[in-house]
Amino acid sequence: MTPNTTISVEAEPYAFEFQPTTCALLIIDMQRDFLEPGGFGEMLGNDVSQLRCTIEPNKRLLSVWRARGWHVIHTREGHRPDLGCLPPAKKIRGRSPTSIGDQGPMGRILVRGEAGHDIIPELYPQFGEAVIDKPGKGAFYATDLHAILMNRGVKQLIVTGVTTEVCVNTTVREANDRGYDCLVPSDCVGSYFPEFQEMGLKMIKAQGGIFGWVSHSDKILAALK
Ligand code: C5J
Repeated sequence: MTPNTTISVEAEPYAFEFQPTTCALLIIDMQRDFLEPGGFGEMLGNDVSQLRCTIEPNKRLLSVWRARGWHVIHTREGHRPDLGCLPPAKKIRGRSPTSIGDQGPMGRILVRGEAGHDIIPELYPQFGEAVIDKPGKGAFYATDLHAILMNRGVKQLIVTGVTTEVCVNTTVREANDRGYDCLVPSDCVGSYFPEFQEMGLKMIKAQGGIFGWVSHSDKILAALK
């Protein structure tokens, strides 16, 4: 397989075709506070096992991307330690007694540099893989992701991570509006809520792929054999 080979992945609503040199694996917010028992996500009453089942399929995809030297980008949702990039509306949303910026089970909640904000060890970024720190749900808002992708000639994205209906969906929609094609492998994205997982994926591939394509990591790996 040469870098310019076109790879065709079985997907919905139809096959997703990409060239390795212009397609990045974009892994959204696989952070300890969302995925680990004892983190912020669990503190809010969520069942983290709904997200943890995405770790193994992400690991498999990531190891193939790394082995082939293709583009890998990670994101983390979080804020500056001085909270200067935390909108007051986001801070008070939910009326929780403990909110973003406060001391949580793994350090200050969603604050850059804190243990809970970091990426889980299973998918920890390697040297050369960009890590985008984003203050919003979408990975393009208030970040240099678009510039990084343009500078590297990336036009297509395989988007994985958590959560399906929040940061994954928001990022796919932002990417779509900026002219990127997005493929979402269903087993590599997760939601605390099974019904949102199902609908979050349906919304992406509906109406002829209004926001992108949906497939499964097995189908991507099969296409790469
Ligand atoms: C949330 C995210 N759910 N990464 N963040 O607040 O989806």
